[in-house]
Amino acid sequence: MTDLARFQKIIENSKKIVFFGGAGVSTESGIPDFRSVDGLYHMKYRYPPETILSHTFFLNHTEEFFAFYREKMLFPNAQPNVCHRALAKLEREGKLLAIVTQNIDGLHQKAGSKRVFELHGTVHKNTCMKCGKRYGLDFMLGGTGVPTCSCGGVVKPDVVLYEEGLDEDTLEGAVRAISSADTLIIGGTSLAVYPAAGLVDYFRGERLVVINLSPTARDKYADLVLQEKIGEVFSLV
Ligand code: CNA
Repeated sequence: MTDLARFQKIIENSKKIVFFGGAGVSTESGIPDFRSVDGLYHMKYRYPPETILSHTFFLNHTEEFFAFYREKMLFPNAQPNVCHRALAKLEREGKLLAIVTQNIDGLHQKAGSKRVFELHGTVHKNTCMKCGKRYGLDFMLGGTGVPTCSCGGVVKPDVVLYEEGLDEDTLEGAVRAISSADTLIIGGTSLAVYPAAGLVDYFRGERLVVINLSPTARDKYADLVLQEKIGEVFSLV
């Protein structure tokens, strides 16, 4: 049996799938992951993305943070790809419990998925740091410079920056989903960012699948490792 046939068999035999994903899920929608980002961005920005997207940098270089954020993190025209759509379909069929994602692009919801735990928040919500007023993505896209609320406060994206903690409820929901899954599919993530990557340790189910173009630290524990484009794998679902 080929690995792709084994993947299909696993999906067929699973009743409680959880998908744990990262930036590689959205590269086929035209959103670059950090690996490609790094080389590219070094040319224009003085710091790597992990530095610019940190809480300290946000506080100390707010204008530069927003220049980078608007140019490199917002992809309002990106559309869900085969992987996003297949996961939404599995949820509708009652086979998928939840998606736990490190992505902030909202493409799973755009594809129709309902139960999505966004560990690192979302670009679709923004909040005034002073009065708490909420703003959508359009507000961020519309302006330049530091986005400012009608009250004068800085409007910060609801995105978890490096050095910031993860939302408790989101974490709890993600842990509960992963620990009750019969199959965990890890896809499109380098599993290099903690604490998010550590959540896969809560998996107690029967089948672990890793789908990633490059090797990950979990490959050796997996029942099936597919080093292929995730969209191509999910086109079989
Ligand atoms: P990462 O560290 O950039 O790793 C992505 C992984 O995906 C790499 O190992 C690639 O080999 C793999 N990959 C890329 N394309 C494909 C593909 N088509 N099929 C299969 N595998 C592929 O990204 P992580 O998510 O692991 O890192 C965590 C950071 C990146 C999170 O905090 C994210 O918020 C952040 N990020 C998010 C987005 C987004 O929301 N779309 C984009 C860029 C970065």
